[in-house]
Amino acid sequence: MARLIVVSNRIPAPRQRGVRSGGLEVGLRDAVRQRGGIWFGWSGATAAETSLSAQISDSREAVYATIDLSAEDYRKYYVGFANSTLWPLFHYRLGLMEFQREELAAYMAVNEAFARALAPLLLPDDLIWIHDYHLIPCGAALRRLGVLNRIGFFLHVPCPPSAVFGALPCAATLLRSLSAYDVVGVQTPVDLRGLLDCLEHIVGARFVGEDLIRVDGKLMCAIAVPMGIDTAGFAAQSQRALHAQETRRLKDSLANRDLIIGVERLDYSKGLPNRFKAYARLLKRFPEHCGKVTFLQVAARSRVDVEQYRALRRELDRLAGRVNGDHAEFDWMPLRYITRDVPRAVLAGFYRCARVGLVTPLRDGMNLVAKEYVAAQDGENPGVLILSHFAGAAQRMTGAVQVNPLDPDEIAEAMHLALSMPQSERQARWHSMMETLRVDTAQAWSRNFLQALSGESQLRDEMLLNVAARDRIVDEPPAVELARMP
Ligand code: GDG
Repeated sequence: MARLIVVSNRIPAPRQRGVRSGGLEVGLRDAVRQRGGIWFGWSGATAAETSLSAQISDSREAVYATIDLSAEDYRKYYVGFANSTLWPLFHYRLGLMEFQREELAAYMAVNEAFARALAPLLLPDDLIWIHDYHLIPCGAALRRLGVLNRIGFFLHVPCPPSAVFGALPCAATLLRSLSAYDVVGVQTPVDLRGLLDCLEHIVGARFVGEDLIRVDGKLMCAIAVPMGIDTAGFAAQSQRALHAQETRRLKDSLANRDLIIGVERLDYSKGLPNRFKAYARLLKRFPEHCGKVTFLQVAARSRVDVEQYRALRRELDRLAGRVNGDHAEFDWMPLRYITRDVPRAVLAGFYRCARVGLVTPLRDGMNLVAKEYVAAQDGENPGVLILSHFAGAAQRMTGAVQVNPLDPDEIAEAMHLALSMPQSERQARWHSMMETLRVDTAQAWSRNFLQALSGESQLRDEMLLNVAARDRIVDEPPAVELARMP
């Protein structure tokens, strides 16, 4: 079996491996372990210069290869182009998008540095799987270094259509660089439509088969594969966590009140201000819940170097103070708001105690919290998931109470419905979602993507051969327009 080389901006930090492991780590770590290979990425550290070669560390889980970034590259590539330009763009937030040519140049240069440090570690039949918006041009950089391996790319965030993506000044450059990949994966059919629309209308790509696209004379395959969690593993973890000290402390502190829980990185895509406003509406419009419910929001600080994230923190601090100031009693605090990271095992127990899981992003590629919340429930007496229409997860989790996250009143009504929902309806909704979650696991996600990438999908192989034979595709490196950039 070919080795698997995973490339992602960040690799799990040694002390966090297995402790804060989300779906990405679960799906990929299992795949790397089964096939053997390397997980390559930024160490998370800054140094005087961006590394020219990787540092290798071997653990029981996998071989990790990392590079450091210079402080300037960190600022321009990571804080700048990746998180101040691409993140808002991919989340349809053009008003928040900033663009600076020197940050784009740093982004391209760091992608080149990733490729240069990775190339010497590769064997000829390795499968290379590159992840997310930080590393879109990394495949093209590898091709320029003569790498002929099969290379796949997965976009974890949403993919907007050309009318939005086209606002990016270098949209065509980035889209063209995708032609270096054999397979490009996105989370949902809606994202796939967005991607195909961008390729067709911004770079004039042509479709030569159901999911085969020709970009600049090169063929690539685009597929939608939903990211998932280790459903059975997380269900078992949450059951074990019921007896953990933290879960017992939480339950005692609730004094039989119903718990509503929200968990996410503190990010403006997650719709937190509207959620706090919605909770205030619930308490105002449905006062029967006052004193009978507690909302626990875990919002782990994230990207604190980006100003928009600091502004969001200030806004949430203010709103949280307001909700409690307006509604608290001397013996009841309606909202508990934590901006520290909570260990995964503890979260598993908290989800299980919660009568309502509140997941209301304004836009989200998939959203694994929605899946974790459902997997953590007791099937006999499950809680209710309230889920934004605009999370990728909503497309298949139809048992959730779905809401428009822009309307705090609609979220408040959904909370009221969830808190009053009879057990039989909760069970029916939970069963329908668990059926999906048992299929859409993290393991199935990596297996399905790697099947497409390794050409194990016979149908796709035949199509590729036919089209290649007909068109006599010349395998030349993609034209990346970096030279024309400042
Ligand atoms: C991106 C896309 C896509 C959160 N707070 C804590 C904590 N978490 C864990 C959750 C979950 C993970 O982080 C978050 O995953 P999401 O999918 O919800 O969101 P993003 O981080 O934005 O991920 C997203 C995903 O990539 C995968 O493709 O679904 O759309 O934006 O596992 O539990 N974990 C711990 N403490 C916390 O405080 N331990």
